[in-house]
Amino acid sequence: MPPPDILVTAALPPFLYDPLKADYRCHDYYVATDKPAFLAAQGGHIRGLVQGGHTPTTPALLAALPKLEIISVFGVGYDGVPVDYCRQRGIKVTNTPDVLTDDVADVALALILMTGRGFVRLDRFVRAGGWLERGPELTTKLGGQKVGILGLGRIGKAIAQRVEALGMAVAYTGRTRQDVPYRFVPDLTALAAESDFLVVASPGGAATRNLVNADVLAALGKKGIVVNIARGSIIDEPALVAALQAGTIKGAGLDVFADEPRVPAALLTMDNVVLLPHVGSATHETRQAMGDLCKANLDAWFRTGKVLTLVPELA
Ligand code: 8YV
Repeated sequence: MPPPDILVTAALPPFLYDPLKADYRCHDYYVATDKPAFLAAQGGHIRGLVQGGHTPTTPALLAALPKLEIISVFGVGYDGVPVDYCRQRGIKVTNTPDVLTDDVADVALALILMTGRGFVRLDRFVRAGGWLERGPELTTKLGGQKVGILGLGRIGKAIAQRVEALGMAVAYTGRTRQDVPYRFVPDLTALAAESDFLVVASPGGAATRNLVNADVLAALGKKGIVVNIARGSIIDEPALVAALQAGTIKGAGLDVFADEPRVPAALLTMDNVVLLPHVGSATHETRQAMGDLCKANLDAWFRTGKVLTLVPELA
């Protein structure tokens, strides 16, 4: 039997791509210049697809892959995948949960520390020689402040544990109340109104698009900082920029953006904003574990007809 044909729709790191190429016939769709011609030639025998967490995969692309059996996502988020369409076609969709939870939660914690205690601004202050002229600014103690988490999944819970260790108070909102020692606030605007930090940790996709809108930001108000480690699409980005420009909110710590790697120009010059280049899972250990799991799902499917981490909507 020849190895299964796999369509690769995003650039993959060598520690994933090299083992993939050893076991599968990989087709680099993402670099093809004439994509329709590429699909006409290869689409008919593709049985698997590998993509990044937020790589868009359209139903039109999938329609050109009639023999597709599985999409293995290199990432926990699969907001780029049309899951309902996949259900109808019987296409399995897998992701890489758990292995990146701690790293992503660490980034949320770091953004809380960097924005709340002004650490990035203070680093700039030292480098610019400001300390030679005056003492550093005073900031606000984190212990005792309130953290509102939008989306208390695996990553949201790991964030809650970390901020609890700082003595911060946790409340959350999401689709359902959970059996957890944190207060559930059903309404996002009400959660924002009572929070000093509003941390976005929910999945991306149509259901959460622009959930953090101008009203939510107004409720968060001058005391509040937005932290986003999830997806840029969950925050209405122009509304966020406007709220920061107008001083409606205190600041923002952002690891994700609506149109990555492009970041709204206005944010680049704001002193009360910390910007990271989507590094939630960006450690050697975690990316390796994500790569291993991404391939393990393909291997399990083609060897046993079962997958390891099917997305919950298809379970
Ligand atoms: C990665 C992510 O940057 O897991 C996710 O959903 O957004 C990140 O961990 C991405 O998936 C790499 O493709």
